[in-house]
Amino acid sequence: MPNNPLTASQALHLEQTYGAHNYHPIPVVLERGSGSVVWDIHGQSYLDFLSAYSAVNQGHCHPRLVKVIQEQAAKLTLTSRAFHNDKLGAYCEMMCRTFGFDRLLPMNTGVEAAETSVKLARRWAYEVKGVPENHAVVLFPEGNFWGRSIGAISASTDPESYGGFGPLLPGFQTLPYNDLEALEVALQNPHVAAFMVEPIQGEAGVVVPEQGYLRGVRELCTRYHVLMIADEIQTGLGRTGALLACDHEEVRPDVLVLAKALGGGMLPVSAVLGSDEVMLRIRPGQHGSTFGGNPLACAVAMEAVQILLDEELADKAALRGQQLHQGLQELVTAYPLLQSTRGKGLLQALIFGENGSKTAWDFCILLKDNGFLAKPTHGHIVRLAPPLIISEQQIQKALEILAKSLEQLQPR
Ligand code: IF1
Repeated sequence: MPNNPLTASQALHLEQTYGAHNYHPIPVVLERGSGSVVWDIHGQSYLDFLSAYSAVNQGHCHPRLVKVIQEQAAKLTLTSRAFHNDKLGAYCEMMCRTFGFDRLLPMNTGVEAAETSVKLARRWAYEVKGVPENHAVVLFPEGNFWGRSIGAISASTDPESYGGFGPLLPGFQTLPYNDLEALEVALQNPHVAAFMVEPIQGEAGVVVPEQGYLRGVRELCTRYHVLMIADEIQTGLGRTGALLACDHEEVRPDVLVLAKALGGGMLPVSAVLGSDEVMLRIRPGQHGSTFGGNPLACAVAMEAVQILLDEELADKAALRGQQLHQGLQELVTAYPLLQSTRGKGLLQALIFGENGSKTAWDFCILLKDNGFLAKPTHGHIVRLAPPLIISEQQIQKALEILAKSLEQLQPR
């Protein structure tokens, strides 16, 4: 490691020279974070309105999480599942009691947990529903995003995700999101094992379905004996103003997939939760992961969830989300550049006109210059998702920066 700190340009140069170019980041080099604020290498502060894509719901470097990870890291970090450890059982119990399921299968990243839920659904289809072997179909809405693996991109309808990575996996079928008729048509196929759905589609651009959609999905999956898999990797853990986004419609999925903020922004932790009927379909030696269920991840995840509960972060997200949404609506009214705003809780977005990709990027550059970090998704949509611990004053400041940046972009 260099003994003198890097300059921003040196850091960027090294990344450009020695790193793969699989991202196009906003040009800022971050060095420190606390709560809703991050600082760059020059000491400039920014309101973080991306939260690492909803993985930092508890805020950057939450003191309770720093304490837990330091203590556990000095004690025992990884045993593999070849042996038991003293944290996994307690973690599974806490999660099952908190979210109302029988069992938990621990993984690391979101895509691993989502893949695990597909494997469980296929195994359930063959052993419980009686679907002929190798004929199970899993349904996904158009616009779905559950990661970058071959499995995940095989379900994708976005050429940026799947293009040039074929051949893709069979047994996946897509249908329009927020369309219960289309779902019921697809469910006529007796080989359908499951329907995996995000309660709000994050990567697709914070697409919020009509009120009642999730309840309709629940009822159809029950009627046609199909597993409802809720991908709450981005919407879960308080983000939309409820512990789970499914809670807004009092819907309980058959399988719940969690990740991102489950690790408190400290390290990758993901989980699949379900009933005994589903979760016991995988027997010893049939699935796993080197780091899945490691004591460090379990200790951090228990504290990450406990913080959400103790600090009532779902309720705070609902309150601050109303404040943010109200302010965003006023901006849409004031600035013709903006087409609309949408979202729930602290998962919101500003939508520029369809051909507004360059504008959205330029807007995010101006935001950065004004001390605010966000990034466009799908070109013309700017996702706004601060840590759930953000204060009323910080939301007010954020709205002032958004207005100032819009004024700089195109004066009224
Ligand atoms: C990237 C997106 C967000 C997710 C949902 C599963 C996963 C994700 C609903 C997989 C991950 C991340 C991946 C990251 C950027 C980010 C993202 F724009 F790509 F889609 F948040 F919207 N289900 N989303 O959102 O979890 O394996 O990454 O832990 O790949 O660029 P993971």
